[in-house]
Amino acid sequence: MAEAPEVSNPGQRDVPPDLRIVLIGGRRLDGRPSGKSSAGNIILGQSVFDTSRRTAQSEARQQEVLSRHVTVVDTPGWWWIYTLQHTTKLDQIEIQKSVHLCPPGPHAFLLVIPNDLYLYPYVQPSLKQHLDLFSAEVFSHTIVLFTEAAPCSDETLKSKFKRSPTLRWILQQCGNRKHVLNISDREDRAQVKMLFEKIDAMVADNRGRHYSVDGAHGNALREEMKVWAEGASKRFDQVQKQRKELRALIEGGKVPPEHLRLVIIGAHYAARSSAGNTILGKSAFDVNNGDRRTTCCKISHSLVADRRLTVVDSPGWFYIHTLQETSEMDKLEIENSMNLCPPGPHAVLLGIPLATAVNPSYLRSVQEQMSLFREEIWKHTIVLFARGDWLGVKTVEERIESDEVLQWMVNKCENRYHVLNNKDHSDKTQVEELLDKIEEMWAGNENPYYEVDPSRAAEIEAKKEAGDKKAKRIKEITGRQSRVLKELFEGKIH
Ligand SMILES: Nc1nc2c(ncn2[C@@H]2O[C@H](COP(=O)(O)OP(=O)(O)OP(=O)(O)O)[C@@H](O)[C@H]2O)c(=O)[nH]1
Ligand SMILES: [Mg+2]
Repeated sequence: MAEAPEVSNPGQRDVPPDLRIVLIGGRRLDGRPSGKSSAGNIILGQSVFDTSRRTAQSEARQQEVLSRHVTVVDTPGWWWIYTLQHTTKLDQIEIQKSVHLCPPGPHAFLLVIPNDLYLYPYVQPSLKQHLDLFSAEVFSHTIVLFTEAAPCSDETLKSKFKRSPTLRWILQQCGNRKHVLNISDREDRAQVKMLFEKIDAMVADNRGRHYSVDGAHGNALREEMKVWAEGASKRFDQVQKQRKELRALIEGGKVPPEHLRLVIIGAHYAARSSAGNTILGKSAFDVNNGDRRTTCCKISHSLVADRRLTVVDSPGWFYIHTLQETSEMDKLEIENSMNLCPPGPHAVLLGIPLATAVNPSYLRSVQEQMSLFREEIWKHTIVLFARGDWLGVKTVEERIESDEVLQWMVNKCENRYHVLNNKDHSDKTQVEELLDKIEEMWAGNENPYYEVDPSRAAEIEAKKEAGDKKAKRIKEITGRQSRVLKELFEGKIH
């Protein structure tokens, strides 16, 4: 329901006495922040938003700024280049919640775009879908806020607009309203004053109206989050109880093996190699920073927290591919991963992303790839959530409760899951706790490890060898062909 225009300050310009702002925007895949929280701190003139970790929930902060009572709401960012279906439900709800944190509704949305970000064409549908989380009037209340760490000239900005049709589209949607904010200069209050003037002008254009919020919708969001929070706390308690019982078995004399064998599997880009490195405490596996996808299994060893560890890294499957769509070579490698640590792994770590939504196709893919092994594999499997830094103030249990696919996987593993932050090399307890969980799983299992079938291992080895020979032969033939062609072009053959 639209609210009536607010009363203006008598004797002053026709501006609302309060100013309510919501910061929105995307995230880059490389994890660099887009500057929403920093922009909030600059606007409010205080470090009120935590910039040391990812903003995982919408938060409102208030200050007196330039003689006005200003509320700024910071929100979690979505992935600039991914469509809405890749944004977790937890993030979607938090983004929607933002407008309810500054009643009766924000005067302005600031769409934060880092100055050095190139906006690819697929940002356009992504932005459109994410702004559809709000009502249709959102664009008429939005100003594009370019954040910069160092002042950039008008010319640079102009050439940026020229080069990017996506940016031109965004500006067009926002009535060409834009502002540049230097987020490294808190002393520069003139830039904030100018921003307020632009917001006031937009509010005047909107005939004094702010973005209207639907209270019933706000209540429904709060209710949904309450259900998740209750489920999360219940699951957390269950896990603690379960772990205590298993620990008691170990303390009662069931001595865990001093050498643990682990295999990491999962979809492509699920942070398997990084997790392997974190667990081993060294750079054993190549991390994919754009060009280093794991294509063959690799094995490495280390001594960690008084345990000898063997870890196998494996190639990932494409995240929504069925078994039929997965290449024979990848399938053989994935299946073979278990054979590389005979007689079999004590633990299989199934890498699952925390930072993107997992849909039913993702689940079907996991189920199909896991069917390369015997059903018993699930008894030895722990769901390994990487990118723990993504969680921010949220708990992994909240993430699980907000996602039915994750619930299925975690339940299938009898509530065994663990979170790793592979960017934090200082936190040794995260690996120690994982090893504890592996020992507890071992203690509760009838079979100490997932036993591999040596005859199947020999069969795979033979197939791989035959494949390698064939590949070598093809390489020789194509090598010879290109040599002949080269010589022909160089006129050496007549
Ligand atoms: N922020 C953050 N990034 C991570 C984390 N773990 C891995 N990454 C990044 O995620 C990307 C992929 O990581 P990898 O470990 O190579 O993933 P992978 O599953 O082995 O990838 P493929 O072998 O290509 O399938 C890299 O850019 C890592 O730096 C984490 O805990 N936090
Ligand atoms: Mg890898």
